[in-house]
Amino acid sequence: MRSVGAGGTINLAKELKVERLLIITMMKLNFISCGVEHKAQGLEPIEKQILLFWAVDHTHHLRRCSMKMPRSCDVKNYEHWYKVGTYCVMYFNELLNFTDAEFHCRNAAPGGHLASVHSSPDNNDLNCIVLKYNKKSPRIWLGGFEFFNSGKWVWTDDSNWDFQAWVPGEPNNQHNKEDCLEMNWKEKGKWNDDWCPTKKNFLCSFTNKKTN
Ligand SMILES: [Ca+2]
Ligand SMILES: [Ca+2]
Repeated sequence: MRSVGAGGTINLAKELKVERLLIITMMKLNFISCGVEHKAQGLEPIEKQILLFWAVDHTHHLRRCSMKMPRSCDVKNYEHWYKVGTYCVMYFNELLNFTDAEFHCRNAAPGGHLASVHSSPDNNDLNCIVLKYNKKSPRIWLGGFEFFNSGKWVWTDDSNWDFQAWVPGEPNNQHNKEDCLEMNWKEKGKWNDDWCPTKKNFLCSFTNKKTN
């Protein structure tokens, strides 16, 4: 610790306050685990400031995730699933290609399919579920696919294609072989078309008829 005068003490206090605020903010938002808090200690004050602003600026949707997970599904035997819009949804931590993931969902629940998305709040809820279960590897299959190179996208559960949240520049049909919909490539909560044989974790959903 360096020696400081009155002004320096104030600055140091300010620094410590910033550091503390940063750590508290990030921990509250589940952004860092307890073990890495001393990481911030080696930073210059300006770096702490930048990190703090960055944290405040970038954690809006994470805050919503950690504080507002979707409610439990209210269908018997599926209470461990989540209620998102009119669907019950579950995350599956199993690496499968798009087709196998879809059939896994069909077997997981009556009326089950890979998840479809119909609004921005629902899209956010689905992402919250993914981040809760696998923040480190959040790329997942959703149930969208391009219908026979038509440029038109459909859902495996046959619901309407009435919402989309592509990463800018997607779907780009790279190498003319990307036909299946993934979430969380490049941007959290955003969509990308990817090669269907790629193995990913996935979200399943079925229509929660009680809310219809
Ligand atoms: Ca395509
Ligand atoms: Ca793509």
